Amino acid sequence: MDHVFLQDVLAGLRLPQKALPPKYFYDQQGSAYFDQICQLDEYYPYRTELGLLPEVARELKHYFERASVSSLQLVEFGAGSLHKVKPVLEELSMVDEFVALDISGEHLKEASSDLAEAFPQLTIKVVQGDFTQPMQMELSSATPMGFFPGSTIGNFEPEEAVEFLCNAGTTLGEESYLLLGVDTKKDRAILEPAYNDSKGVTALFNKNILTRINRELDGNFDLDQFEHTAIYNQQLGRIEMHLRSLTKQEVSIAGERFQFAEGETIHTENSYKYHPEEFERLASRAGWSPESVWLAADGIFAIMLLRRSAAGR
Ligand code: AVI
Repeated sequence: MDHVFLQDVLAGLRLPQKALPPKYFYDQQGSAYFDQICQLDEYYPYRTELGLLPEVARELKHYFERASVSSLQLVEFGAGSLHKVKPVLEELSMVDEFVALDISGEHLKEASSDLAEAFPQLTIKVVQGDFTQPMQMELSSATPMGFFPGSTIGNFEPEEAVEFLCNAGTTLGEESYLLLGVDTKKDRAILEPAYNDSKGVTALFNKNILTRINRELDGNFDLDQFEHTAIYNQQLGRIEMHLRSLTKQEVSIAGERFQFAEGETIHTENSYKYHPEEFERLASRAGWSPESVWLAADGIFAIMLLRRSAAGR
């Protein structure tokens, strides 16, 4: 039994507002559900960012040419399936080394050998570890540029996002850049269906965390007695996902018992949305200054280029 997973789950379920850390969504099944979410009509972030990246990469190429940067080391945080880096590499010819940082190395090794076939000139390195912390990474003589797509930064609390950005700065070193995807604030009529899809895939993704607890931590959640909910909390600027108990019930995990009232929820994920200027202020607290912002049509998604600034260090 994974002791850290168990302690995190027990601590979360002992809180007055029961909660589970969203990082535990991503076992093999959870990652497969997430890939399915990315293909849903309602889930606009994935396809919007992917559609915007070729233009961003073309403009980046001109930007770095003007800045006389002839060699880049591209470092992807939480690299996973490497889908998003391809359109960047296709345009940004001055990248000569790609470093993929992720917690799980296995999936990444497979994906990186596909990448090596597509880009035979590129040096590819896979570094396994907790990319949210400062990481020891061999910096080449090239200019480092971090890459954090997918608006995953929105799954951190704002203070955690500042901490992540500080740590990314430490990992990448002085004179570095960071390219990242940020999901913007918008009408709830667009936001809520993205997390409440009509095919019910997000519901399966959310409930999978209970299946995982049952299997790995000797739990006895009855999945039919919980329902998926996702609402936009406009005041806090975030989508909140919860699992709501449909009845008064008791659940046991590794021998510890938890009581649920009818309607009580487990808070499983936040997905923060930011106005571009709001995110720039947050990044500047971590020592990054904005160089460029690209907005998708109707401003539904932003890609930002940040540069490490002297102020804040
Ligand atoms: C990974 N992350 C950016 C997704 C999001 O949109 O916050 C996770 C997700 N949760 C439900 N749908 C997608």
